[in-house]
Amino acid sequence: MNDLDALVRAAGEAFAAAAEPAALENEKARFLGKAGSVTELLKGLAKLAPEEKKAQGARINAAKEAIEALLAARRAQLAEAELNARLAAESFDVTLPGRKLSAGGIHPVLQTWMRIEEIFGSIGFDVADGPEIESDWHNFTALNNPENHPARSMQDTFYVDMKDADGKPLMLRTHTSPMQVRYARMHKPPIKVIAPGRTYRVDSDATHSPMFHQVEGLWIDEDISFADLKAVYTDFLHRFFETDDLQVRFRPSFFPFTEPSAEIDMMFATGPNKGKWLEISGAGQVHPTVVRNFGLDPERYTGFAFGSGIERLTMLRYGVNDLRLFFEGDLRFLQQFN
Ligand code: 2NL
Repeated sequence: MNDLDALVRAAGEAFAAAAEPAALENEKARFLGKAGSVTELLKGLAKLAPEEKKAQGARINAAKEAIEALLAARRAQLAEAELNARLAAESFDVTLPGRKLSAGGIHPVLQTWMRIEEIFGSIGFDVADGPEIESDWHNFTALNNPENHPARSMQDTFYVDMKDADGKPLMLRTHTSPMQVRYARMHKPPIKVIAPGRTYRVDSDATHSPMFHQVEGLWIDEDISFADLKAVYTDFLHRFFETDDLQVRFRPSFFPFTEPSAEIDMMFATGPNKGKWLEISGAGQVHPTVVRNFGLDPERYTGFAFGSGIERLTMLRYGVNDLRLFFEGDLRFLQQFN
């Protein structure tokens, strides 16, 4: 009887001393396992007389149940301690401000690019695409640039250390015209296309970036004239700047790829640029030599082309005064456009 009480107490102390579940299971085996103390006591019952066996058996079973209860209690205690330790270790402060999921936005230059595609798309212009690394023929020769034209110089053009099929060095396109040359040679008239994209020139200051964006337009058919250029480009400006309250003028100029050629100027009736003529684009009737390089007969096909700077259009639309802001990636600037 006393022995059994001592055994239960010893089990309780051993279980309490077990600091972790694995140790506790080892202690359990010492008391309740196949060779454990309680099991040994139960085996000993066989030697007793029937009367005594019954009484002693009941006492041993009571001790066994007490030990099992102690074991269950200690198991629960250790499990709870483990859970509390995990909760403490993995806790976080629910009062901290959340991390922002910031959404990206479309760069203002690309927004302009998309507006241009939408406006010209709405009057039937297709959009050309083409390589940024170009051949001398597509970038210069097809566009009637003389062999010794200054644009072809190392000072103005980025050359690539690779030669084309004619043995001439490849270059980063200096305008988006070569995309239109490629498009015109692959399609039958009417050729009605715009070519927006990146262009590259050796130039870098407050108003020039070595990479900039241009959009050119080209419309060639049997009876397309300078009058169509005036109508199409004036309508484009009205829609792009969302006002009819602006004036447009065509000032004589020169480009090797157009004849006659013009600078297109515009003047707002309101706003910070009110009353100032602003250069917005170059344009002209496509030169007969260029039409021939499209694979077309210039006696039959005529048309116009224009080339405008996308950064320039963006600056005028939003009132941005420094070109470099477009290329610095400063979110304080960029977020204003979203
Ligand atoms: C400028 C001048 C211009 C063109 C670009 C062009 C393209 C083909 C044929 C003929 Cl495929 N012309 N493009 C024509 C006139 C002017 O841009 O200084 N733009 C900012």
